[in-house]
Amino acid sequence: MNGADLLVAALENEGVKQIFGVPGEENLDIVEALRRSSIKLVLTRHEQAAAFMAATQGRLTGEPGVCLSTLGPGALNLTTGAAYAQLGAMPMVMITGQKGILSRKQARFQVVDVVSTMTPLTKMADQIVSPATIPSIVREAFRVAQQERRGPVHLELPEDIAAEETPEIPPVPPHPIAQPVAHPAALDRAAGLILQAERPLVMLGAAASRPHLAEALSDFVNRLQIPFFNTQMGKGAVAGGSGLYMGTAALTERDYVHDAIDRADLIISVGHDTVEKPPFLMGPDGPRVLHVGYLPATVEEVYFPHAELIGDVGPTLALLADRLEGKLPRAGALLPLREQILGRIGDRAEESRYPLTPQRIVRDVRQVMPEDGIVCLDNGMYKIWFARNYRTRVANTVLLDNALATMGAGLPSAMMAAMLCPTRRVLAVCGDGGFMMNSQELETAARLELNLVVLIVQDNAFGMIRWKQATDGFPDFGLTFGNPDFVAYAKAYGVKGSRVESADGLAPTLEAAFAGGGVHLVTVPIDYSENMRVLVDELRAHASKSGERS
Ligand SMILES: Cc1ncc(C[n+]2csc(CCOP(=O)(O)OP(=O)(O)O)c2C)c(N)n1
Ligand SMILES: [Mg+2]
Repeated sequence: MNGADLLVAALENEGVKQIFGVPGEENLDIVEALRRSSIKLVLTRHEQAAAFMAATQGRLTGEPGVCLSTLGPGALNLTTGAAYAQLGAMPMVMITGQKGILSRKQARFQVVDVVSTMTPLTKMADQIVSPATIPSIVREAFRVAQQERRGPVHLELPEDIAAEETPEIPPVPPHPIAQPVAHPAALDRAAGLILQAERPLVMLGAAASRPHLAEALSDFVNRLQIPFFNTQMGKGAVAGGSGLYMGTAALTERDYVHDAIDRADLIISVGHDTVEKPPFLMGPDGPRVLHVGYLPATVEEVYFPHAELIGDVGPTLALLADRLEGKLPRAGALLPLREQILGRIGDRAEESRYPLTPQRIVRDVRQVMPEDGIVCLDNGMYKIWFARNYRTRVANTVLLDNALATMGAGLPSAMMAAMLCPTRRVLAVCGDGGFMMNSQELETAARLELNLVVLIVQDNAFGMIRWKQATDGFPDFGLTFGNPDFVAYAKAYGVKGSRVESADGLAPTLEAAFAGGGVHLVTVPIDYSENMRVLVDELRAHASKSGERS
């Protein structure tokens, strides 16, 4: 038995079923140990995709996903994924190789200080210096990754430690993580605040999307009948159909949902994580904010709650509801605004313009996706439209990244969702910019025989930045590009490809792609003139009208 065998035994002990990555020669002992283990090695075509997939596994299951790379260049390719998991609070374990540390037979070839590089991007980064420490260090890594606030950890296994003969050492048994609930005195104080509120509103933030929380959050909202909105990453946290959904804060201010936010006198902010682009701005005159979370709120210029309720969110909210159920006659004070907010957002969803409007694309995707279908977004302008307009009824059915907001994660995150949920429809939505950042993973998706549809919204530009450039008054410059023929590109990977050629063509093309099974690429041209018309002109006019009224 050697160090690599001990590492793999420790991973099996954690229940790891698969590892994503690209091995290098420094990992060969690990690869050999994996070959003889119950763990599957899933090769990706870039380490970044491996990290995005592992992080998404952690996000969707609560159990850390694991990825593997070699030293230097491979490890550096994991860094964007590390930051994605760190900002997005996704549990993940990254294992990288290194040259031997007991002798330097290749001098400094390929050696960079990976542990130092990973330190600011992770919750823990450590080099393994002897086989004897492997069982405990692996257990600690998984504990740290999984414990709130969740995130990535990094272990470096140098090749000589991996190869070192060692007696068998039993793994450390995992123990369940016991999360405390809020103190009764804090619960009483919070209940007092809510009882006093004239116009309360619940906000569901990123941590509300933890996989085990859906039921507890739905119970809380339904028991108290307080209307709610969500941040982008809190989307879908409450199972829908409650009639209490007021919208998603895809923009920071001035959107229709802010009509309700601005009128609220108390916001019960559940699981908000300030890594997200602010869903609203706190100021001296705004509503009071009660922060409910696993951890205290970080104080920011734009977020400084007046009161806190810290502890395991589900049981804490149940205790809060016990104190308040049936005692809130003003719970629904803001509900009359709901119809107008949602009505305005649905505007132009039926337009038959070609190229398609973003609203139409969102509507047609919603039509084709069953309630439990999962939409995974890359980063681009369409993300704002999906966050704003796409209605969810099941938790974690829109996976988007409003934390690192990196391009390139859409396809790998959808691949992971498809692996975890093989019977559900999974759709990746990518811009033509973001798709091309990890498009090589089409080969991985085809090799894994996933059922997955990838929708590319095509504007031949880095559309979001081009829009920002225009709204800031700069001339149109430097943000357009050419594209490959995406249908031919798909074919080259042995996957199917279709082009949407009319406004009415999107829904049937997607439907046929899902019905056909396998990996299918669909490309649709998008008309981004709506960005300026709605998100700037219309909302500005609305804000000045609201200003006049108040
Ligand atoms: C890795 C990375 N590089 C750059 C950016 C900055 N950025 C945000 S959106 C965007 C444009 C995205 O273009 P595309 O994927 O085509 O989507 P579109 O906005 O055109 O729909 C860019 C460059 C980023 N978020 N991530
Ligand atoms: Mg684009």
